[in-house]
Amino acid sequence: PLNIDNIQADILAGMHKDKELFFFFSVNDATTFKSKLKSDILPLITTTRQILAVNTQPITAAVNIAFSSTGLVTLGVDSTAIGDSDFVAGQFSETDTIGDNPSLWNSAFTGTGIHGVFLLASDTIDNINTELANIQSILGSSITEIHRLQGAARPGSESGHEHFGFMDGIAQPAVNGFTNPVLPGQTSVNAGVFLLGEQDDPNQGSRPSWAVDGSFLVFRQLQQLVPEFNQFLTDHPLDTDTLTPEQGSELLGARMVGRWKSGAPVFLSPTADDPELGADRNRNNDFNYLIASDPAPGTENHFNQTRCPFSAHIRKVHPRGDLDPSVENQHFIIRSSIPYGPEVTNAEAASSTTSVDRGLAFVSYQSNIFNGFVFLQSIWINSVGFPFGKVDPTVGVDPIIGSLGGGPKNISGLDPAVPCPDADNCMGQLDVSHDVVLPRGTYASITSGPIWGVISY
Ligand code: N7H
Repeated sequence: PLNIDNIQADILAGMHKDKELFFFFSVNDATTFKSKLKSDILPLITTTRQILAVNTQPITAAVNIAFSSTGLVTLGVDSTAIGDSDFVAGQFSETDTIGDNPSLWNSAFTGTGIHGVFLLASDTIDNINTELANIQSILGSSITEIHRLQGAARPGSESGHEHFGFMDGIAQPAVNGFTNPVLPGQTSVNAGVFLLGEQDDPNQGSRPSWAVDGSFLVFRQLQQLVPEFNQFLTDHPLDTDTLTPEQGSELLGARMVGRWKSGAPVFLSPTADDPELGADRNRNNDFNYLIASDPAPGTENHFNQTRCPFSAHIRKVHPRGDLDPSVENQHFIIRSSIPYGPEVTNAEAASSTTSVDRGLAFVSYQSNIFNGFVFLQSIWINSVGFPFGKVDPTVGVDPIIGSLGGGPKNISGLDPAVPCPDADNCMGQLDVSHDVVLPRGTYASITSGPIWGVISY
């Protein structure tokens, strides 16, 4: 069994609070920092066991911590020994591979000065600020703030939905030895896909002992252009013969994501939202693109995207049954993201133009940065041919987060009335002409087990 006293809370369980602060810092005085880390910060670090039961959760705020490669070097730790080339090379090493333009990044992320990040989660921002003040008073001038991003669940009935309006946090892989019960449609993988040193970690035997049961955290500040996204949907309603323009726009949005706003998968409910299905954890994840019950039960769905476009976001990032499971299962990530920024203002909605920054504070955990985040973003999301081997060889990039460096994105299969009967007929059905999600920064860190002190003494 996994030692859940030695695994930080956010990795497997998630902190699941309405507010979460990401506090990025640099270390000025390694000696003081290490000594305070051991004596006063370590007891604050929230473990998986603590977060799982309400009565053991911290009263003020849950606290997790992660360090960058330059942070480890600053603390006198050999970061190469950890055995992840993307981690050691830093966040710029894969920007070309993932189609990013770092000149658009928030300047906080464009240096090499971020040594670590605190993740503080609670029900209220006041509690978070109290805990942050406590941490800052413990660490004093041994750290300097580089950047902070306050995440918050959206208000009222939008709680749990990201800023485009779609329910998030539905699909996660099940972790053998941890997830119980495993829900219908959930794939079980070994813990080493996420945790260093556990079974199926590609470098299982060679991680330094302090890093065992840690995970690589990929953080991305992703700005979402919500009024522009909504305008795009309004401008391209689908199926205008039978649907109202509003319904046609809603259908387009659902097919771009692969789920309706309630979370109901378009594969199971292709023509209209089904909020009951969206909310039912025993059904909302229970599907596989291989088998279509329609048009003919048991028919392979490799050649048919009337129910779900090949390019839909959730199909690009989790091609259930489109690939051999032995390949698919190597590329699971655990997501622990939270929205940031306020609701769309009336003025923004009226002008269809973003003027206030909002988006997703994206967090993924994986035991190998390339196999996880980098692979998903570059080989699946941004490859116009993926999923490979379909009747349509040019599916297009992911309409939500795919990027071709800001250039036009021809995405086929979004219109169910043009189900792509042959390859010649597929291209250029819809030009999602500008990105609706803009990366504003990225950071890779390692979260160790909470017994972090052992690395420095
Ligand atoms: Fe995605 N969205 O609102 O459109 N994502 N995502 N994501 N995402 C998912 O199933 C979204 C991003 C994954 O197992 C849902 O929990 C937005 C990145 C994965 O079926 C919705 C952004 C990466 C899954 C969104 C964004 C991923 C997933 C459905 C950026 C990886 C699980 C809810 C602003 C590189 C798929 C759910 C599965 C689901 C949205 C980013 C990956 C609604 C807005 C960068 C693996």
